Amino acid sequence: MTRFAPRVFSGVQPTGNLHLGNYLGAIVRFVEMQETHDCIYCVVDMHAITVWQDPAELTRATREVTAAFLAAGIDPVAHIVFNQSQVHVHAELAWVFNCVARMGWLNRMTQFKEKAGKDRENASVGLFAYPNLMAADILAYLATHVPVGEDQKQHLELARDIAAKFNHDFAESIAANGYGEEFFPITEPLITGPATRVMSLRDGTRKMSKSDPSDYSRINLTDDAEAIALKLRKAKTDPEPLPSETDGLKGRAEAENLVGIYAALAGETKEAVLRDYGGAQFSNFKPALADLAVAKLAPIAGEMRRLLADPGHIDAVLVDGADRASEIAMKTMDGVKDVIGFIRKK
Ligand code: AQP
Repeated sequence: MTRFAPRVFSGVQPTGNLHLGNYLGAIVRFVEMQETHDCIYCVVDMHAITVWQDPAELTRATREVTAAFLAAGIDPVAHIVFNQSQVHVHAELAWVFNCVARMGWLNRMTQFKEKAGKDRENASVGLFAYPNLMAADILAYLATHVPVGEDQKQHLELARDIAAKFNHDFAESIAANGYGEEFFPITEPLITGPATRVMSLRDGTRKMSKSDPSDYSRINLTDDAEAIALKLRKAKTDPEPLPSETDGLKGRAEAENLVGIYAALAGETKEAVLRDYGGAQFSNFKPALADLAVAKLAPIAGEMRRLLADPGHIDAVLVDGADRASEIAMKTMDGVKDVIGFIRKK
């Protein structure tokens, strides 16, 4: 009998324009999970500042991600939507995890290596310790499931290692304080569906990313129909027609990516897409994909624009969510303090 009720947590960074990868890899899943779980969705602004952010742009992007959550169908009343910096437990618990995680574990994180590049000495300490903050985000709510894109898999594994080490290191105290055998759950990553790794439209071997300097590499959630059609028309492909079976996509990264995007937007499998389009040239497939993308994304972009016209409402949603999130997180933090042996007001 576990003391952990099923609960979902996930976050998105307010670092620039949200794109189709964020939408298909994360936000669509967030919406689905509401049917079956209690969900907590966070705009992770403290993660964003691990690299320089212009203050006004950070505020704008925080509201934009919130608007995207709401426009995509996340219910902030039945579930919780908030921005991370309003709940101080994230920073507090991250400090504890800085003291649980080992340097060697963080040294293995590939995202730090990619983001710090050659200039490691000049990267912020926050960028290095980022996965510990992510573990705190998840474990502050004793979340059992985390829907994410493929790129977050390694960070999720680290969160599991941190939870397991905390449970092990403090086992006696955890039991003595009445928490049984485990204080933290060993969280399950949920990396499923046809679009767990949407690739750049310019290079099928790199993931679609907010920080790619080329805007033609991604479809932004706020792109209009013309921009979507143009970007897909210019998307890199090979000269062969589409195959009739998924085996034929092997070694054709760009073709596989576009078929995956079509499948995810249509709610179909890649096999089903190839049953319809096997043998088609890209000159036929790309316009069909553009029509589908516009049909799915235009209503979301319209609703985002409507919501963003009233920033006061968005901020109120975040404050209300933060109040409710704090209640849960502070209870966890009180338990952590008791287990560690910190004196606190009771
Ligand atoms: N290309 C992608 N395909 C599928 N899922 C993706 N995600 C990001 N890119 C893709 C998922 O979106 C969620 C939020 O991501 P994030 O903004 O918190 O961080 P990120 O992974 O660093 O996003 P970007 O766009 O790649 O930003 P930059 O360029 O700043 O690094 C996560 O669940 C992520 O897996």
